[in-house]
Amino acid sequence: MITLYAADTANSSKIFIALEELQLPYEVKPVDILAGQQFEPALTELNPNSKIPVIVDSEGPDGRPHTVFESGAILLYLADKTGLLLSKEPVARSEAIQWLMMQMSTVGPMTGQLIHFARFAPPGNDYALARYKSQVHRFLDVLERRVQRSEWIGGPNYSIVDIANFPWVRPLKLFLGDQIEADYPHLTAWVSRIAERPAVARADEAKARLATVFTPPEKADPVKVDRLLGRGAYSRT
Ligand SMILES: N[C@@H](CCC(=O)N[C@@H](CS)C(=O)NCC(=O)O)C(=O)O
Repeated sequence: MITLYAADTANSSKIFIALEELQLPYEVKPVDILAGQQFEPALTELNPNSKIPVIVDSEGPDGRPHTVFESGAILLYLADKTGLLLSKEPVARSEAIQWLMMQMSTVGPMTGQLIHFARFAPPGNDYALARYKSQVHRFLDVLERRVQRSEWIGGPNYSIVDIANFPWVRPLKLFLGDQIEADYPHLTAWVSRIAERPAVARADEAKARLATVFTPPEKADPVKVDRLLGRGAYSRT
């Protein structure tokens, strides 16, 4: 049995989708990040970086429970555990892992910063917003060219690489406007192909069920929000 520590976030989505695609039995432990539960010892013992998602596999590679944090590492772990969603052929595997690393190092962090400055920056932070918008368009150009040439981002088959990118690319319309569908037609078709998968619908439902137990943003303690965002008393300059 796999225990998934998660919230209603894009990085959590990756793991819901992978577990549903792989049809692995799992239970979910919601982590209310607006209430600061990621900083509690129970979670920090599993992930010293105090972030979700985290999984604990009760039957790890040596038969004992095994903990994995960082969504890219979790996806690789699940692919290796099952032998699915990642090629075992060394060249194809290396190619897929390159694109997985690009998601982890660029697609997630640049989009995360765009969302942060769009939602949380006080007025007047146009430089930061413009920078992260440009960075997001930069990787969208790269992904658009990739899916023009290859049906899937990691290579010829649907893989953990598509699962890693999808929850970040799907909502970008909200931040960049409907025009991106016309600007990135191949990527838009790729989003639709993935959104139609039954496992993705099941993952969305499982994640939506979680949302009901979390602190709504308007009720969040401002001090806990400052800690989450590293600002106010938690700012380090
Ligand atoms: N690189 C990490 C990022 C994890 C991450 O940023 N998780 C967010 C939610 S998507 C989180 O736990 N935020 C709480 C915090 O930063 O305090 C991964 O891919 O797992």
